[in-house]
Amino acid sequence: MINAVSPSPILRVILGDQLSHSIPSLHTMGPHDYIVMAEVMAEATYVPHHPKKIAFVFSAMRHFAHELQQKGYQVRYITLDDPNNTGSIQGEVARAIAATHATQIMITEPSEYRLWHDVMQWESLWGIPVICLPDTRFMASRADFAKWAGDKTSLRMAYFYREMRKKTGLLMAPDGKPLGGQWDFDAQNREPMPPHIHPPQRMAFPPDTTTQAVLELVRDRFSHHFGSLDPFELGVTRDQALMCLHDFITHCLPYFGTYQDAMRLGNPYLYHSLISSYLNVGLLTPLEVCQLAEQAVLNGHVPLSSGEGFIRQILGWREYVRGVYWTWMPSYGQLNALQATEPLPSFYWTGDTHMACMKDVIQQTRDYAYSHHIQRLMVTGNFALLAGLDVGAVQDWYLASYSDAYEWVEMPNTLGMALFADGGKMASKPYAASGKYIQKMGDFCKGCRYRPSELLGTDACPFNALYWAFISRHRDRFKGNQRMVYMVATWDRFSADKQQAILCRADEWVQAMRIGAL
Ligand code: FAD
Ligand code: DLZ
Ligand code: SF4
Repeated sequence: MINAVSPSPILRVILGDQLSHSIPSLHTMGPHDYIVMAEVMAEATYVPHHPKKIAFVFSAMRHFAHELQQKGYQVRYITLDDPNNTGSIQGEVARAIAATHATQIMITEPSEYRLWHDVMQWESLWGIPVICLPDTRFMASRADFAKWAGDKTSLRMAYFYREMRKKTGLLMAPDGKPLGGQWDFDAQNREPMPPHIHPPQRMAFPPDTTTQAVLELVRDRFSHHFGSLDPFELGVTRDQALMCLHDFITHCLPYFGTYQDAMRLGNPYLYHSLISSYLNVGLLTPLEVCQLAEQAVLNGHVPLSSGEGFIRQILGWREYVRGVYWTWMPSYGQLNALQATEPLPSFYWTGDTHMACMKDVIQQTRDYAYSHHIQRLMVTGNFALLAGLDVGAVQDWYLASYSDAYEWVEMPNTLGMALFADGGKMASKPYAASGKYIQKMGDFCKGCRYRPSELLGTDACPFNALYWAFISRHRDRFKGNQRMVYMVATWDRFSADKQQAILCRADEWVQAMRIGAL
C-alpha cells in the first residue's frame, strides 16, 4: 500500500534468471518505483560461460525489460557496452540508488549462494532497507525443504518426491494414493532407441533485431569462450518458450519415458523437452509445466509412465537439488570425498579424443550448449568419476558449458550425482559404469576406435579398466554399500594377476589422457 502513495522510490532489482512477471520483487509495484536490470561482465565471466548462454540470457533480459516497459513500469536497463557500466550487479545497484534516490531495495533471493551472500551485505553497505523475498517460483521453498531435511546427514530424492506429489496433488488419485497405484514407473521406461525410430525436428527461432544486436556484442566480447555462438536458435521470450513446451508435449512427451536414457550419435535432443534454460531464467514456471504434462496424461494423450517420469524430473529432481544446494552451502561446494584431483584433460574443451562417445557429447556441448541428462551423467560425468578428475575443475566445466547452467542446479548434479564427491549425501551410490552401459544405451561404439567388449588390450574401451580401477581404489568405502556389494565382490573374485593387469591398463589410459593420446 505504502508504495502507491510514497514519493520515495523503491528500487526493484531483477537478475538475469528472474525473468518472470510473477517474480515477488515486482509485487506491489508503485508508480515511483524503478526496476533495475544490468548486463555485467562479472556474471558473464565468473566462469567463462558458453557464448550461446550469454546471448540467451542477455537477449531474454532485453525482451523482458521491453515487456515491463510496455506495462508502464520505469526500467533502468544497463547494457554491457554502456560506457559507465561498472561490471558487477552490486556496482549497478549502487549507481541506480544514486540516480533514482531510492530509499529501499527489493530483490527476490538470488539463486546462487555467491550473489545471495553479496546481497546480504547490501543493507549495511548502503544504509537503506534491503528486502530479500523468497523465490515463489519453486514449488518447495528453502524453508520447506530445510524442514523436510531436518538434521539428516543424507537425503533421498524418492521420499522428497512423494511429499511433493502429496503437497501439489499432481498425479494423485482422489483417495490420496498415487495415480496408477505407484509412485514411479521406471520399470517401463529407459529403453535403448532402435534405429528405425526417428525423433521429430525441434523448434528453432530465427534471431530478431534485438537478438541480432546481442549476438554482435557477444561475438565481439566472448568469442574466446568455449562454444559456438552460431547458429543461435533458442527462444528468448515467454511466448517462444511456451511454443517449445507445447511442441514438446504434443510430439515428444508420449515417448519421453521410453527413450529418456537413450543416446544417439549426432542427435542431442531425441525426445527431451529442451526447456531447462527457459525454466532456469523464469520464462516458464515449474508448476505450469507439470500441470500441462499432467493434463496430457489425464486426457489420454500421454502414457502415465512417460508423464510421471517427466514430472518427476521437475517436481522431484529439480526441486530436490535446489534444496540440497541451499541446505548444505557453502561447505557443500568444498566436498571431495573421493579425493579426486586429476587435472581436467584438454579434450573436454576440444572434443579431440578417440573415444567416440566423449567426442560426440563434447562436440554437441560445444555446438548446442546442450546435452541431455544421461550424456552429462553417464558419458562426460562417468568418465570424470572413473578417471578421478578434479571436482572443482569438472564443476567449472559444467557451469561454463551449458545454456541451462546455474550453480544451484549444476553443483549437486555434478558434485553429488556424477562425482559422488559428497560421499553419498544426495545419492545412494556412485553412477559409475563401464563401456557396456554406453554401448547398450547408444550407438557410439560402432564407430569407435575402442572396443566395448574388451578389457585389457590396447583396443579395449578405456571405460572398462578405469571402471574396475575405480572399484579397487574405493573398495573399502563401497564394500558396505548395499548397492555396490556385488561389484566389490566381483572385483575381489578376480585373480591377483587379472587385478594387476587391469590396474596397469587403467594406469596406461590415465597416462595417455595426460599426454592427449586417449
Ligand atoms: P528433460 O530431460 O526434458 O527433463 C525435463 C526437466 O527436468 C529439465 O528441463 C530440468 O528442468 C529437469 N531436470 C531433469 N533432470 C534434472 C536433474 N538431475 N536436476 C535438476 N533438474 C532436472 N540441469 C540444469 O538445469 N542446469 C544445470 O546446470 C545442470 N547441470 C547438470 C550437470 C550434470 C553433471 C548432470 C548429470 C545433470 C545436470 N543437469 C542440469 C540436469 C539435467 O541434465 C538437465 O536438467 C537436462 O539435461 C536439461 O535438458 P532438458 O530440458 O531437455 O531436460
Ligand atoms: C547467467 C547470467 C549472465 C551470463 N549474465 C547476467 C547479467 O549480465 N546480469 C544479470 O543480472 N544476470 C546474469 N546472469 C544470471 C545471473 O548469473 C544469475 O541471476 C545469478 O547467478 C543468480 O544468483
Ligand atoms: Fe565410448 Fe568405449 Fe564405446 Fe568407445 S567403445 S564409444 S570409448 S563406450
